[in-house]
Amino acid sequence: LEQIVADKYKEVALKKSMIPVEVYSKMPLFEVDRRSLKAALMAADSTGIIAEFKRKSPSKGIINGHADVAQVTTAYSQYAAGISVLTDEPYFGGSNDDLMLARETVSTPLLRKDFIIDEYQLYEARSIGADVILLIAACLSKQQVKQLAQAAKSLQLQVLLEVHNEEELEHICDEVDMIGVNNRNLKTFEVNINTSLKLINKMPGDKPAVAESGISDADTIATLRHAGFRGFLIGENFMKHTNPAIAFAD
Ligand code: IGP
Repeated sequence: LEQIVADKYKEVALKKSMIPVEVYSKMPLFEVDRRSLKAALMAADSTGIIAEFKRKSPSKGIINGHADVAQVTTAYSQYAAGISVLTDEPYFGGSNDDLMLARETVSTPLLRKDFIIDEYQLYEARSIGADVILLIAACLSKQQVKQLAQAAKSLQLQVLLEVHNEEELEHICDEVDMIGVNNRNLKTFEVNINTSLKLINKMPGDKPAVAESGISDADTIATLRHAGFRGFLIGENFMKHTNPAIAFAD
């Protein structure tokens, strides 16, 4: 995680040197109507599934390098409450183009999955058509979470704050819409569903809880739902199939 985040600071600094934030922030926004992932998760008949488009990852290597965004997101959109698209290139093989193509293809709420450390990336998220951004408590101070979440709200972007232990719950602020528990420890890559089950009772009841990573069967979803989770973020289990669209429909 440290390496990814260090590289992300460099990436953003380079982008800012090409187009300064004062200029970038005044560029036309992609479109006005944002979709609410929070409302989609709260809907009584929601599957709660947030299906992820992920080509590769530092923990798994290549999962599906050539998957077709339009095909996969079309399939996802039939059942999913939301779709997550990785936009980090160096470590996850994603791109802003992947998210833009997803936006052109589906009207499902879209989460921009990246390592957000600067307001610049919020303008970017907005301009490529994202509805929701991820903030990872493990790589941000409490103050950074507050500032980025406030800025996101002013751009009508919803905020999913990701935590993986009790201390990180301290980072929650009013501007956060949803709280995700990552079952994968981003430092060791170890996955354990109990991470979610242990934290749910300590989380504020007014923000939908999302269990993230390592979910691969319906029983696990049932257990998590019973414990109080409303969202289930699933990537690899769909993406590992040659045709993730078919895997998802199953
Ligand atoms: C999906 P999985 O095990 O179903 O592929 O996990 C998602 O939770 C995972 O990709 C993820 C992630 C992140 C990726 C969770 N938090 C932060 C990058 C950055």
